Amino acid sequence: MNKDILQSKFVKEMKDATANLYRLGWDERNGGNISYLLTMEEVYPYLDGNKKVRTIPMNFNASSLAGRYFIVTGSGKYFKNVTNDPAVNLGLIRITEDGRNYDILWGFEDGGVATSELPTHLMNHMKRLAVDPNHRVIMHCHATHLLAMTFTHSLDEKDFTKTLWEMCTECIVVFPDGVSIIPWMVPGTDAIGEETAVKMEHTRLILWPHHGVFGAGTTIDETFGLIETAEKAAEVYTIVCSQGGKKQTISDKQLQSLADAFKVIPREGILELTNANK
Ligand code: 2HA
Ligand code: ZN
Repeated sequence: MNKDILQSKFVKEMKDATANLYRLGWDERNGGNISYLLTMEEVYPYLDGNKKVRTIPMNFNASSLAGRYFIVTGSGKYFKNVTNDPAVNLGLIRITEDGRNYDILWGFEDGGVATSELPTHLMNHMKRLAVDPNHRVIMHCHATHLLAMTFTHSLDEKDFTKTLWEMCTECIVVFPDGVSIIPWMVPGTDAIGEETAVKMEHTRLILWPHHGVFGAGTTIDETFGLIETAEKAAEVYTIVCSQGGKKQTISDKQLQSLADAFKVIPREGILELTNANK
């Protein structure tokens, strides 16, 4: 007898994350998507052997993820509905051996399929796993203040990162690699996935201008926390601007001393440390 998948840690984590993202206003309507890499040991107790519900073709090659399991949000599904109906709004999928399809093993019970951003998610998983064997989560949302900042702030990655680092003392510690930014592109395409994945090699936070943000991490909590921290900094920036702008800030020297104290290495080329202020 299988255990009830609705009681699994991973379904509960997906319910909590989607509910929180909705509550914070970052995933209106069908906005946002999450994919969470699971091990065979995690999913096995909840599945009926090798039974698959449906097989869905993909138009790109994910063969380096063949046999891997993910729980993912559904295409066109609303985060606000996940808690009450996880079996319709979430799906447990496994990438087929040829990397060209995925099997649905549980969920998407109304005939649904995985998020429209699956190419970006899988390409990002491939890239993060190549640099971090503990990587597990890709999360996309329309974080309000970060999105707004892509209209009012320079889209130079280094300038953007520096502004966020300055807005809360914790930021440089939470995302020392800063944020990366791709050009505006049509979502849901392989092309935007490829562009995002290039950036994912060096940064775990990628902005899609005038759209939203992608985060990567080793757990749901950590990935959520990463996006939450950057979004908080963007909110503070918004308030600072509305109050008339900065009169003082955290200096580059102070940012470097934070990095030293917390033993992180800030992305190169952002802090200007002349011999005088080193
Ligand atoms: O799933 O957010 O980027 C809806 C989106 C697409
Ligand atoms: Zn989106």
